[in-house]
Amino acid sequence: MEAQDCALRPADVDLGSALPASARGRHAYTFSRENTSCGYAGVDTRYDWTAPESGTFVIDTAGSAYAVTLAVRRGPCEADEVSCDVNRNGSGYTSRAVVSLEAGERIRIVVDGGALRTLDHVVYIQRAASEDCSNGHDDDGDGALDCIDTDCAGAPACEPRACAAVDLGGEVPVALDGRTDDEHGRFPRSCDSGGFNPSRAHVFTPPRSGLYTLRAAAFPGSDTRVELSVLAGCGGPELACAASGWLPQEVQLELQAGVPILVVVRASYWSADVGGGWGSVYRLSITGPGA
Ligand SMILES: [Ca+2]
Ligand SMILES: [Ca+2]
Repeated sequence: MEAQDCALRPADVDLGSALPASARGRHAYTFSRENTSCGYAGVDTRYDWTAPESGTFVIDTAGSAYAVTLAVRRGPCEADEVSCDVNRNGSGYTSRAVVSLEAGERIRIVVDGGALRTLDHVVYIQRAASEDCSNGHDDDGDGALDCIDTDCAGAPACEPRACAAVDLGGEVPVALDGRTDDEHGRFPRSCDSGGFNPSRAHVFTPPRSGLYTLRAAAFPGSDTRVELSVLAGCGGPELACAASGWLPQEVQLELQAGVPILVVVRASYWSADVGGGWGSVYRLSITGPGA
């Protein structure tokens, strides 16, 4: 019965044959209608898209507010699935599919993602291309987005200053109170204590070579916990990562005078500090030689 029923399932959104095609939306249903081979069955949205020309196409979910399961099918049924991917939450990667299609071929895209109906997901379809380091999409479909992609190593668009919300300058000590407000998952990290991890990135230029101590703590009285990452550039490599429980996170690093670093603070839990949104207020400090 299932095989007959699924053939009649309509798309929620028909993206036509636009190229590139993009959609941003929230799940309209409160129950799971679809299963995928790589993710758990949560609430879902069905998209249809028709290839306007023959070629290889990349579909990604970059810009989604949470870890989205992306399944691609050559028809409406689970058995038609040709690709399934779920991004590693917060790693800076994106769910993606790479499919070769004939002109006029129609695919069904299922976005599946938990019960989070208050958060947006994004679907983007483009022709496979070499990686553009600053367009917010995984152009070559290798799962690594922009500066995360090793193809972008050394690119000006990936220097710390290019992605930092705050310039901490080049003097120590640094003491800053801030608020995590960036989209989740934008920066790579090797440590993670779960949650949705909205972040804020700072660029710091060490005034002298030597040992520096970087410390991030939840703002006094806050009910969240924080994580701290230090990166050499917007997509890495990572110099330090600290996400251990509820205590302030502290790392010590040998830094080189005049070579900027990216200091990323994340809030690892939902906090009332920002009115029920994702994120929290934090206190960041840096001390080093001469301070
Ligand atoms: Ca890529
Ligand atoms: Ca890109």
